Amino acid sequence: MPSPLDSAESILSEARSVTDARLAQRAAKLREDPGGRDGEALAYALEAPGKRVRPALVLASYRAAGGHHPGIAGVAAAVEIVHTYSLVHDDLPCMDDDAQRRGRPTLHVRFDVATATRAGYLLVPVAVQELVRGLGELGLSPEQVGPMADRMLEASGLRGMVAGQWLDLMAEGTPVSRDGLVDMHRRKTGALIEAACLMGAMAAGATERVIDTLGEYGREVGIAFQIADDLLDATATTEELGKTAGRDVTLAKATYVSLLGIDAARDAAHQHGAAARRILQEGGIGSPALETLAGYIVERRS
Ligand code: GRG
Repeated sequence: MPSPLDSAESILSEARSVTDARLAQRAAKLREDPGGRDGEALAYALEAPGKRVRPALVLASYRAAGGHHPGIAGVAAAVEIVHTYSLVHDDLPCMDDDAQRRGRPTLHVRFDVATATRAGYLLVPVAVQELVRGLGELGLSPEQVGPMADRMLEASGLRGMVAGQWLDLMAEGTPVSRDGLVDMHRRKTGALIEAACLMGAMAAGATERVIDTLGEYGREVGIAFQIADDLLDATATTEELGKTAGRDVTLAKATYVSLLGIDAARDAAHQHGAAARRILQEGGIGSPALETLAGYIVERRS
C-alpha cells in the first residue's frame, strides 16, 4: 500500500500548479503596480515555493461536496495569500525573527524590515481581491459570497490567526495548559485550515450538513497540522524544513512537544488525523483526496 506521503504528492502537485498560476499572475501585476522595491518584495513573497496544503484542502473539499468549476482556484489562491502574508510577518524580528523560510532568505532579510512589514499588510487586500475574482468566476449568488468572505476574514483576524499569533507570542517562556495550547493552535493555524475546508464546501453549494462535516474535518486536520509542525521543528533538519529547525526551543515557545514530549505529541497528531477520517466516514463523505491529506498532514516530513 502506498504511504500517505506518496499518495499526497499528486494531490499537492495539482494544487501547486493551479494555485501557483494565479499567484504568478498577481506577482506580475504587482511588479508593475506598485512596482519598484515594494512590487519586487510582494512578488518575492507570492512566488515562494510552499507546499500548498491549504489550496489542496480547498480543492479537495470543493470536489468532495460536488463542485467542478475551475474558478475554485481563485478561492484556493486567496487562502494561500493569507497564509503567505502571515509567514512574512511571523518571520519579522519583532515576532519569531527568522532568517529562512521556504528554502530562501525571509523577506526582511532579502529586502529590509520596513519593506517586509509593508509587504505583509499590502497582501491583505490582495488576498481579498483574489477571493472576489475567484467567486466572480464561480458565478455564486450574493447569499453564498458573503458567508464565504466572512469565513476567510474571520479566520485571519481577531478570532483566528491574529489572535493565535498574539497568544503564541505572549506564551513565550511561560507555562501554558493543554486547553490554552489547543485554543492557541486552533486560532493561529487551525482557523485558516478549517476555513479552507468550509469555503470549498460552501463554493460547491453544499448542504448545511456537508458544510458542517467538512468544517469538523478541517478543525481536526488543523490541529494535527500544528502538532506535526511542532514535531518537525524538534525532529527535522533546517534543510528538510526550508526554515530554521529548533526555533521553538530557542524562543521557549509553548508547543505540543514542550508540553507533552515527542511521543505523546505524535500520538495526539495521529488521534486528530484519525478523528478527521472518521468524521468523513460518519458524514458519508467519500473523498480519497481528503483522507489522503489527513494522513499526509500527520506524517509529512516538511
Ligand atoms: C499581517 C495582518 C497580518 C497578520 C499576520 C503573523 C501572523 C498575523 C500570524 C502568524 C500565523 C502563523 C505563522 C501560523 C503558523 C502556521 C504554520 C504552521 C505555518 C507553516 O505552514 P506550512 O508548513 O508552510 O504549510 P508552507 O511554507 O509549506 O506553506
